[in-house]
Amino acid sequence: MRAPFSQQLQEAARFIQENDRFLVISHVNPDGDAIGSTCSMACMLDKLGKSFVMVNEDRVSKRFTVIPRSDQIVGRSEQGLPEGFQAVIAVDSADFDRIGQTKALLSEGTPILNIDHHPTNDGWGSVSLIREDAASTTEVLFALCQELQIPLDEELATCLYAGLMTDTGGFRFSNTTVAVMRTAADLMEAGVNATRLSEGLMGTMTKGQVELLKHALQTMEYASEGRIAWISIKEEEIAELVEDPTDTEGLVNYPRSIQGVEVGLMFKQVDSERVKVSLRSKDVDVSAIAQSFGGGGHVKASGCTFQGSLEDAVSQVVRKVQEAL
Ligand SMILES: [Mn+2]
Repeated sequence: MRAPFSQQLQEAARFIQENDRFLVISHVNPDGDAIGSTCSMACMLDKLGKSFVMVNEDRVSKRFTVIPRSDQIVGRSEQGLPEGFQAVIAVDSADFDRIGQTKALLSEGTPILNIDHHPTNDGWGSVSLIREDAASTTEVLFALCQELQIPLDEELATCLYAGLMTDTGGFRFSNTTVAVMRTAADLMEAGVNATRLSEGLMGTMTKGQVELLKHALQTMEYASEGRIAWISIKEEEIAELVEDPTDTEGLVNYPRSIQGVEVGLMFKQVDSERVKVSLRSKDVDVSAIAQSFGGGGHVKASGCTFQGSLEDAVSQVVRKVQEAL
């Protein structure tokens, strides 16, 4: 059981007020909400006069350059990793493993504030601020800004908006609530250039991404009279076509978007023993399916890593989805 959100907000605010020299981290293969949340947190800490450093295991994709401060996120493999930080703020990371190798930076007893919106978040860390019905982690951070009485400016609002927009699929998914639209309006009022952000984050593809999409669509397969559809790609094919491994983001929406399809899947073969599976549904609870394979996520958008061959991943995961239909 989580504490009431208002109580979690007070505890999170106290955590930030009582600490300094923060390490701000998020999950591997960061998406728009992970980057947006990391950079929002940086803006917030700056306004509170706190020092911080942002680190991610993976290099930040060029796709995110429209998010202010995203160029200041230090990659794990780069020089200049922080020393002597006092406390950690982890954003958009449902479990400890999601932060990847950055966990090597943490020592026993480092206080951690865990800010997230994934229902499968187990409340890891010393203090958590989790709202499962928030559309994005930045929506949670918007509430934290109000709690800490941090005024919005264009930079902070842009970072918050980036997470809100990308995690709602451009304000299209079912998590696009009235509250989300009100928050988006507040953020626009604070100076967000919404057109520029949606063009940069959602309306642009590299040529490599288009080639990857052409290839992925040719692998489309169906089951259960077209109620399940999936695409399968191999990591080496991805590496040939795109610079950035996170450029596969959004591909899974193609099988999901087909008329009559209830669950869309993407199988990404990492090596002969591991297959990353993305699950997107219109109604079915795919987080339960992902969890049965050791993964997690949201009811309609989840993921897991399957241990085994691509063929086994397809047959076992599709069978589980069929059982859930
Ligand atoms: Mn998120």
